[in-house]
Amino acid sequence: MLQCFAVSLTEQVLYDNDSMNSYLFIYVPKDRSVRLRVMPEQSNDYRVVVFGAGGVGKSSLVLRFVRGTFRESYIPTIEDTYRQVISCNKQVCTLQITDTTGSHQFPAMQRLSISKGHAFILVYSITSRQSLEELKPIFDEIVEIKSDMDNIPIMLVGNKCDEINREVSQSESAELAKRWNCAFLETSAKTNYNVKELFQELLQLEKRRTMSLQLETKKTKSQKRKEKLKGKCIVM
Ligand SMILES: Nc1nc2c(ncn2[C@@H]2O[C@H](COP(=O)(O)OP(=O)(O)O)[C@@H](O)[C@H]2O)c(=O)[nH]1
Ligand SMILES: [Mg+2]
Repeated sequence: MLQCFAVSLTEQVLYDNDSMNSYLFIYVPKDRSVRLRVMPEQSNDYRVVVFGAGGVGKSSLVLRFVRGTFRESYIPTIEDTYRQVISCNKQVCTLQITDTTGSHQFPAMQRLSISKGHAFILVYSITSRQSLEELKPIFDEIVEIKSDMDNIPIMLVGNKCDEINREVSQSESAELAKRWNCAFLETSAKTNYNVKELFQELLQLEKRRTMSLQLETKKTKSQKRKEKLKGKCIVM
């Protein structure tokens, strides 16, 4: 399906064909308005967008999940998309995870990411009340753009729970998650606490399809026959 977005831009935006999935590569000069065209979508892609203030650990969570790595140094992100094969309605599909910049320099990019996203991870750091506050306008924007909020999986994530200088209590965030009608988890990308669980739970919140991180595709007839034979064989 070919979709059109009319977005009024006050900043310079670069869209890269490799980012969210297939936007046209567009450079927009300041104080001009532009019509962004989006290429046809792959129907079996499942797009998850990770939002949150700079430094809360968005990239660390994504890299921990996708690559199993963690780095102590902070390298600001513009926008990266990672792909992972998962199971969706017992078929193979691609989980696309978009790790966003976290700054508010690119509001048009943020709106487009929300329009294209199927599910959202909203990350704050438990060591920063400010980072939780910064999620509120993002959540409001998701509500504004998505008409079917009941069907949109959202996880509120308190990262850096390995840290001792906590500013946000678990109960406060759980209360907020209740108000937002979304799920809540505390994680640590550093110690790998609740990272896989975060993605697993997010996929389980998806009501429109049956999603799983494990590939459980339909077995072919010959696979079934082989398995049946295996059970009957006796090693002499
Ligand atoms: N203690 C601790 N530090 C973390 C954790 N996750 C990320 N960091 C650190 O926080 C900084 C920012 O992380 P990064 O993933 O780049 O944040 P982003 O701007 O949200 O993508 C880096 O120095 C990371 O090493 C965590 O779970 N615990
Ligand atoms: Mg980052």
